[in-house]
Amino acid sequence: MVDKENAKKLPEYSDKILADNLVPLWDVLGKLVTPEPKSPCQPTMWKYSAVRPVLLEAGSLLTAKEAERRVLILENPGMPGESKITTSLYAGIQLIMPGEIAPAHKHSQSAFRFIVEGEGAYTAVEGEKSYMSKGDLILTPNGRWHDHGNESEEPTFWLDGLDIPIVQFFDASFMEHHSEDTHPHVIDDGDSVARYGSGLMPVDFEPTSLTSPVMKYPYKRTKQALDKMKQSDEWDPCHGLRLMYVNPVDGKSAMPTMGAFMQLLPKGFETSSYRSTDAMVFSVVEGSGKTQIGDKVFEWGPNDIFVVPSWHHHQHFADDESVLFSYSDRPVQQALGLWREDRGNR
Ligand code: 1HN
Repeated sequence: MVDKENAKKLPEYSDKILADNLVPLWDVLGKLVTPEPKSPCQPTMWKYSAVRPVLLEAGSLLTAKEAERRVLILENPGMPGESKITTSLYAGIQLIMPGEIAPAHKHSQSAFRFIVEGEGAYTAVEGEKSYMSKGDLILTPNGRWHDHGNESEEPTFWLDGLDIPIVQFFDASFMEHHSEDTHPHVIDDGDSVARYGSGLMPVDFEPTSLTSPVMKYPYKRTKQALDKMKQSDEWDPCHGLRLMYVNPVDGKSAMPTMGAFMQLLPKGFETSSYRSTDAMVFSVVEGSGKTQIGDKVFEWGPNDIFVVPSWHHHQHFADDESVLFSYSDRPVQQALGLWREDRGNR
């Protein structure tokens, strides 16, 4: 305990030294180093039925080219104005109308597209087109030219996940626009999946990036894996059946800054309480159910998106067989030795 007389002088002392850019640690230590994660990120859900019509409205207000990317950011209400869904990650829903092109650019941020609705639009990365179907995961490694186009007759919607806040934290952002709308499309759709996504790798393969060389993880194959594995009835109490998208070069996360996962919960399954230090963004692919996060309950159906902040106890309840996509900053925390989980004791 500080002496009573001295304690009275301390606030004035703190004010005085502030002018010299000095701050007493004893005033802020408790806030800086918390006994447990304390996040401004709030548990939140976005119903697709609410997002879709307003995004379509934007479709009639400006073209993909005018907007550069026609996206509605899913902004966490706990961090207004910061364009973040969690403290470390960005999420948005992007719309591209038939015939449109979202022009080529490249940047330091890594991105993925998780396809929500539509069939036949594409993302091209350094000239390799990946055509989109619902549930596909398409990667855009950092520093690569990428453009999107929609050759189909339907509007196409997807979830964009980017590591924007991580790059922002390091002040390491660079971006360039291509001189043409599209980088020349010189590589066929499916090239990288065929080359690197079949359990084979060219001998002497030298990775040129920390990101997987496989540009598209088709839902057809993800679903096959889940459907086969569910037959063996081996359910993890916390996750049901949960798979991670991996880089076939090293078996680690497909992207260095974002971990992506797909999980299946059988009808009637209730997961046991779980929490981890990586906040997780979920996008419902199929099925319906609820997720309890702390004392909040979110009822979800196809294409709804919800976020579980760091170190928040949560439980999923599947009313029907459900498939949930999710992503988080887990590979970053693991690389730094920070990641922790608590599988509960029930
Ligand atoms: C971006 O490049 C895309 O390529 C989407 O579709 C969203 C948000 C911020 C910065 C770059 C895209 C983005 C973005």
